[in-house]
Amino acid sequence: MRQQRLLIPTLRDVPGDAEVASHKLMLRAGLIRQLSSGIYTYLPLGLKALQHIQTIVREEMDAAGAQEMLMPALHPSELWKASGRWDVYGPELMRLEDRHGREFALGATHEEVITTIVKDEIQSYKKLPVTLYQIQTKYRDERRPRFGLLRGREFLMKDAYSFDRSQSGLDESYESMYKAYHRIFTRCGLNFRAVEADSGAIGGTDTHEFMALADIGEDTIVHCPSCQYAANLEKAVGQLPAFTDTASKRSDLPNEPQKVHTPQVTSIKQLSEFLQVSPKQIIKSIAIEANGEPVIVLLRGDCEVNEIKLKNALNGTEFTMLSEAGIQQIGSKAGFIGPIGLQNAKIIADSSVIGMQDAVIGANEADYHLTHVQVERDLAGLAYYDLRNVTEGEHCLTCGHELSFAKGIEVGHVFKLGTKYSRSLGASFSDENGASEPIIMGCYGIGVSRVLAAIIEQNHDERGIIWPASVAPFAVHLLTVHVQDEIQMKLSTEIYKSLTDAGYSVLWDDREDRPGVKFNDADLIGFPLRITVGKKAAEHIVECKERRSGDQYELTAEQIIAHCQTFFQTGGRSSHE
Ligand code: 9G3
Repeated sequence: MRQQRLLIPTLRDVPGDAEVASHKLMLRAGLIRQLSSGIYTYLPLGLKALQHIQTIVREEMDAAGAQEMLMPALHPSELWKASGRWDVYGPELMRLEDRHGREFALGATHEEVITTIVKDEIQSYKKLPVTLYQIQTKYRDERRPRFGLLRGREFLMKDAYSFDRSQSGLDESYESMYKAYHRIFTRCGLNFRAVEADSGAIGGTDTHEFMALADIGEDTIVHCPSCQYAANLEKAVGQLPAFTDTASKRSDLPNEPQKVHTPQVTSIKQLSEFLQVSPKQIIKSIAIEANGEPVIVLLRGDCEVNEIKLKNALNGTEFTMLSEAGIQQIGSKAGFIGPIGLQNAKIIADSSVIGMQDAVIGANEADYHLTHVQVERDLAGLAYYDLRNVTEGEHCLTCGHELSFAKGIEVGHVFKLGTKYSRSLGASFSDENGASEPIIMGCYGIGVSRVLAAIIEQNHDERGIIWPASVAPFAVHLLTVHVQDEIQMKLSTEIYKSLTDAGYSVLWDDREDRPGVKFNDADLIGFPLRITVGKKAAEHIVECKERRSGDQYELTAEQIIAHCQTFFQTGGRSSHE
């Protein structure tokens, strides 16, 4: 392609609302333009990269035996009412009416649609297992679209759905998709981790998220540098270093809790300073309300409650903070809540509380706390759960190594759904004996447009994008320094032809602009290899620059094809050692 004619509107500066590197660079390099908040146009370069990602996804999904199809984005509300999700999702599910006043949803995901298709078209065990997928635009009216394509309101997703007759069949389908995801993200050049995740509202059992590591990622992942353990913070577990407070060794500990006057001392920090004890010696009491019932949640003072884990401990019940009146009702006082002496309040404790000696708790009386609490003696019979966020410094439960924390961008999510949708929508199969059984499902998503942004987030420098060769819009950027110079244009034409004939995609910068503009644009747009035809064209010598390594060297025109074969064979890495 000749750049003069291509729509690649590069920019020097970007609008203020572009905060992260990938968003800024996609605007500056002329890959996307915003139409409305969270809604983007893909300009030619952006679309080419998006298509390369889709090709990788299709090749691996097809290789895993999945079958591509394409479902509508307009979903009749009846389907979402049948699955019960029409009322579960609020304004995030975009809804509209047709000319007859019938209600529709713009597809945010396709469990309802695909399950209905399978219900209608597959009845016999002979047609199972089957995995179907599509690459299609999804609509979700995010409250706060941001970071460009990373969190949009209209985005491209590959969503696949597996249908099995048994749990073991689902395990196999899941494993097959999991491996395909590894191949996809590896081929896209992403630095990623597959992490154990919480299945959330979608339900089901096992679920893994594929996280592209990036400081601007919204998710926190916990991983062990020495073994394979990795989990979303929502789910991660760790070994809390035992806190052996010296006091607990003392033999002169009183044999019952002591009441101490702690005027206006309500926070863990204040209490720690006032009583000169470590937060690790304090038991934090959080008062919540679940299903209208007051529940007191206990954690060690240095730990934070993980709301997903707490919700799971409450069997998925939503909860809110208990009101002042509610705290009064259980015979306590905000800021001085403690587990001893409450009236009819359920108490659950995080495992960090187990075995605490000589602990401090609220006295359920304004301005008083209790010290020297022994959990085994004074709080016997507590129900223990895993309710806290793993904290820095904890150790891997599997191999004991200290755990690492990182931020990640969720680019993929795979779920074992079970029969959640097949039951509600009536998708069943008849087995060998003619008995009817619900089909067992899995679902598997990749944020294709989000992958594009994540790749740029992980592959850029201060001058611009550094495309992995596998998804670069073009492999080679051919620059002619002076397009008025016949020799340079003649050699450029020959090189362009030999490269394209050899199967390399070439963007030829044949613009009239000054060389500096062309060089800056080439670095900004960031294709893997730049070939410049300049003052040595008469000697058939060109200058090469590798975008990732920065290596620059001269080649004769005759060496170019062989050089590209080695350069792109090694995945566009520097081969000119
Ligand atoms: C909605 C809206 C937002 C949603 C969903 C439904 C997330 C919803 C979870 C999934 C699960 C899997 C198939 C591909 C892989 C992910 N946000 N989820 O179901 F109506 Cl507005 O999408 N779906």
